[in-house]
Amino acid sequence: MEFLVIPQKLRNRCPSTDHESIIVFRLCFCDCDLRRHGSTVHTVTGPHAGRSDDDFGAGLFEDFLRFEKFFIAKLRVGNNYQCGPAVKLAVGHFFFSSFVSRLEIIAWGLIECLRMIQLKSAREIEIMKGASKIVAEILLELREQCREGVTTADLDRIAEELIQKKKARPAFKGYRGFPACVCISINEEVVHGIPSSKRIVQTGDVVGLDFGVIYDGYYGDAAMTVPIGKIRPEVENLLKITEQSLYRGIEQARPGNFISDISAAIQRCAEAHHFGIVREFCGHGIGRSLHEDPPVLNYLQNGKGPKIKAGLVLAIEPMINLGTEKVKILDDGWTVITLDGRPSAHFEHTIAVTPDGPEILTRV
Ligand SMILES: [Co+2]
Repeated sequence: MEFLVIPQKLRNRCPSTDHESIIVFRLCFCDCDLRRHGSTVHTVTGPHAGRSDDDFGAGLFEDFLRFEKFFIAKLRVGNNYQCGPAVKLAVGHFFFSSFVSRLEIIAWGLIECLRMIQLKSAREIEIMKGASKIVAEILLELREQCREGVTTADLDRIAEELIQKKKARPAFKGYRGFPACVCISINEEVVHGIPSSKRIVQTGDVVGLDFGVIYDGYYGDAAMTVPIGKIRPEVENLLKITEQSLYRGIEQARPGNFISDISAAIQRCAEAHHFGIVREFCGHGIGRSLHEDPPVLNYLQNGKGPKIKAGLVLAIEPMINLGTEKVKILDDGWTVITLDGRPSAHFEHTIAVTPDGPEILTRV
């Protein structure tokens, strides 16, 4: 088995990246067809933990194959990095023969390639509409079913049946080892809650449903937070404002604007109500991979970010807390909860930027 390990120090040298974990690419070779089946060995921590840099699907490598020459890296895990025979990387046109210093350049180039924003053609957007429609339809059905007494495992099972019926595949199940089709996060759970037959939905809860599918090679991704019966007015307001902030962000997704315009609009909306904006997770490009460039933060950081162009497809997803913006991850390794235990809300749409502005794909 071959691995390409991108070491920590490399990331510090790469101007456009801010990874904080070690990424392992496991490569397999089949007739010049290079695919990645790897996973990350460390979870990303810090301000970009939501980046999920480790889920570049086979699609990206297929794109690579459009270039005439690809690279081959034959490497072992551990400290003895060894570079395979001859290597030519499509971007940068480096030519390598072997050994450690070269590996770093390869890895660097690889990161650059993977982080390119991939604008979609009209044909690709049509396919993504199909994927997104399936997501939207299933989410609506889940919202219907999401009522007192149902377990989160029940909801997941319903989703799985519907996915099969629609001839799609779940996007989250198996993703970095996530065990279910839907992330279900209740009350103080922000995102990535794992469905369980022990978790029963109750009146007064707010239930976050985050769901995605792969259809015809492309991803669709959306989320909503559903109130169960009567909820506290302040929580009702949290839901309303979080959804509103999503739409404020979407409005900014038009050619000529910058990604930071989306971030700023979301932030303005949420902070006008003194809510806490979760920093650790963010929206993202989407296409043949679930998480593509660019990241779409829900708050302003530094710089304007990339300019928005027609063909950009984004999943925009504010995660807003009633209280503190601070969160932590439970021992299950997935569930993110607010540090103060107060409720959180999450709304997400997959949108395509057209010459005339944003088009929401995950809306039926
Ligand atoms: Co998403």
